[in-house]
Amino acid sequence: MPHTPDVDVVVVGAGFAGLYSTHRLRNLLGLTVQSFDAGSGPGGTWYWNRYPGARCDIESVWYSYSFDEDLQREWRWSERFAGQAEILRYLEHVADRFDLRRSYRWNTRVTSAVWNDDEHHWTVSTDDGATTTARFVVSCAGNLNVPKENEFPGQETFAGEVHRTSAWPHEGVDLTGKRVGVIGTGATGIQLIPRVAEQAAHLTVFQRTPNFACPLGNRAVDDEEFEEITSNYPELRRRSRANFGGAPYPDPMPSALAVSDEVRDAEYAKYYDGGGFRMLLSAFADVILDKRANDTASDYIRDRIRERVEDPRTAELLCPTDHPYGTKRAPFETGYYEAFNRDDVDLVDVGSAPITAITPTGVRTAVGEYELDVIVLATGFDAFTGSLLKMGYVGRGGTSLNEKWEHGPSTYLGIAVPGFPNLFTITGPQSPVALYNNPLAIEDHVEFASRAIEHTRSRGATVFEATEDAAAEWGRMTVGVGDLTLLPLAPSSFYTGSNVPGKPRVMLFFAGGAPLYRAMCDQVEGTGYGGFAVD
Ligand code: N01
Repeated sequence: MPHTPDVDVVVVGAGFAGLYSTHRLRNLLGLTVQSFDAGSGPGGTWYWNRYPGARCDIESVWYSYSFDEDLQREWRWSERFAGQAEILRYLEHVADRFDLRRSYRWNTRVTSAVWNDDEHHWTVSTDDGATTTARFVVSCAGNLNVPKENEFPGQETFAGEVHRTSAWPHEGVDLTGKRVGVIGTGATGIQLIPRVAEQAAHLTVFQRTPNFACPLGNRAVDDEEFEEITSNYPELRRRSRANFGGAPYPDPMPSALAVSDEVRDAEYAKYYDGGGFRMLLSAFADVILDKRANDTASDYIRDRIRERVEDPRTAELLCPTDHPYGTKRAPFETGYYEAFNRDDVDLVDVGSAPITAITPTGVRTAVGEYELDVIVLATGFDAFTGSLLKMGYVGRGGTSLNEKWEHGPSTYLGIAVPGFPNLFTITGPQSPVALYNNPLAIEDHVEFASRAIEHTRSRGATVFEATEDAAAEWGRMTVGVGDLTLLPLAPSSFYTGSNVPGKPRVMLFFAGGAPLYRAMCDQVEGTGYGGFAVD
């Protein structure tokens, strides 16, 4: 007699994906669900990343759930781009509104999940010593939560405080009167640096590679604007789903090379000054496809950096030359470049003279020593694959996910892994997540997973599994689409794993955009789940 699992589904995580999965599977499908999160409450990435300046760079009204009309009408976003605290309050509200907290075991980390080939269920172990068996596991563990391993020898000898942006103390850090060093100038560092500069006695920014940061354009949202959007929400969400990046941004003109210099510069000025992702997604379609077109955008942004930074030497250090615009994740800023005009902020180039150690008194580079009271690590993540590999998944025949993905991820549609039946990786590697407004990307995946679970159960089957052939084809598709773009040209980027020493270098997300991806998923579902075995 086969063993009946403890629950139908285990959900891992309480961010946007985990909360929606728990709601949909438990409240709408009526399944038994046990959810886990390592935090003490909901929020996921917005629970952990509490560093000064943490803010979403997709407009709040788009970076939110669309699955419930009443929810999207009742939550009043206060700013064009919501800060971390407001997004966290929103997710706490969602957890309460749909009564989700009772499905969670908080402060509980999943340590392993092992597939039972005989019983067709997963045995999920947690760090409280318990195990839970489940027919399905929905992994909502996020893509940017396993920090890069510390590469700086001597960190433990530092006499002051070291803080990682993704594990920022909940009570905050008082930087008043302190000499602070920030290592890292990605999207996180670029948000953090101007806020730290306002507080600290002195700030030293250790920059290995400059980035093409463009203005965020944040401001308060007044009632009239909010009313206009919310009364039009269904149509705007429809337009979001038809857009490459999942927000109702204007479609780009086809080519930066097909217009006059005046038209091109006017277009860039409109989107640069207007703020946000339109600069990347709405100006010209070939910016990310054609190096000559990209040069026009890269040159434009470099010129704007030079206008904003008073010291010409510092300005040149802040101008990226190693990668084309958009081939690393585009960051957005508020006062970032102006921070370097302050007398109490220094920029140190650790690209030409790398950090060699953290010492008891500060940071040592190949050419100098910097005395500090606080060091902030904004050095990024083992993105996309890190959280899944850390979770200890073991699939068919005792093969671990780490063995399976030794040379890079193998998935079908970024949501399922051959040899790991009944596991859904919400916005997993090889899905379009990196350039797709995350709440909508998550809704697509959670709905795909829940329909697949319904389909499996309705047939009296106990296994839903991607085939090796389908995954191999999808892997070729992900790499092939990536190769059509300029994305592989960035020497160090979490898009390709090249930011983590020793990690296989391979395109880690599907760069074909949300509408194409969704059409392919619809086709798979519409043709009875081709590429999946349902037994
Ligand atoms: O991480 P990153 P991040 N010595 O990998 C540097 C999301 N996010 O946390 O470029 C010296 O981009 C590294 O240098 P280099 C968003 O998806 C979202 O900033 O590798 N420096 C780089 O400058 C984002 O893209 C929001 O040469 C070292 C930095 O550290 C993602 O999180 C806001 C180093 C790491 O940059 C990750 O961004 C913020 C070393 N040994 C973040 N190692 C939203 O608004 C690394 N660096 C939603």
